[in-house]
Amino acid sequence: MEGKTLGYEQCEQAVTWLRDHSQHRPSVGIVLGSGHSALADQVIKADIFSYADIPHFPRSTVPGHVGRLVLGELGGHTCVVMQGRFHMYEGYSANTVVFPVRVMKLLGVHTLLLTNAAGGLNPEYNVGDIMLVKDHIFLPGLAAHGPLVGPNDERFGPRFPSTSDAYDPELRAIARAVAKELKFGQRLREGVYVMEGGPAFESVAECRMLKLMGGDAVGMSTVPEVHVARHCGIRVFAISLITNLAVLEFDSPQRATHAEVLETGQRSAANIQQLIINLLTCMPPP
Ligand code: 6GU
Repeated sequence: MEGKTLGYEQCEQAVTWLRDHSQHRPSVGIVLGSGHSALADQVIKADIFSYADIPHFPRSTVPGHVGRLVLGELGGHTCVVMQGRFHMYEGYSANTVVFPVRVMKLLGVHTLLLTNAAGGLNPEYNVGDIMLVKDHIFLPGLAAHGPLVGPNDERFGPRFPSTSDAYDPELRAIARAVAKELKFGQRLREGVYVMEGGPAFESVAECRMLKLMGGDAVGMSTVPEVHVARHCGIRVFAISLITNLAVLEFDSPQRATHAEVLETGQRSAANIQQLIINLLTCMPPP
């Protein structure tokens, strides 16, 4: 586990560097999950920075996660886009995983959109479905492995933030309307995202447990960022692309693979991109 704590001062140093290197002053943050990085190519007047060049930024180590921060305009908003995110399974502490979100906050971001790849637990879901996240089960967080553990910095938010209102209902309503216009039909879902630590995909018994607990999809990301965004008052919207179905039958020949996750991501990339861009176009200020 990486030990260095990234606090307010490190965020300020990253923000100073970004303001020195870009004229853009983003109000919307976007975090792109496995296989969704092409959305950043749609950003206009883009200033593109490798994570390696930004003070204190961690590095992406996962295939399918590019590792660049893109500032520019998308869907009528000035955005800061993470092309590749950090995961706890890479060995980063939860504090490190969420550092870019706190940088976004100090840059002036008021709304955060996140995408991820997830396995379907709900038996009605199909590969290629898009799930609006309405709530989560944060397994590492329930065991005090979340990003808010440790001394609280009041400049970001309160010691005991609520999370019962994490996923903005107004943005979800707009996304439903946008998906209807795009004729997504039954492919649009709304459900509960379970975050587990990874990197192994779940066993059959674990998938059964997560389904029984009320999970509709399972993945290895997103919720640490959501906790920190809500802590500092950022409005949140998240979607999961169902890239594969969780294996719920013992002795099934089915297996979850990263290759399948990326392949479905690529096949459904256009849908995800259009949903996000149209959502941005229709999105009012908070
Ligand atoms: Cl089946 N499990 C987890 N934890 N993450 C995933 C997945 C499954 N499919 C895509 N991402």
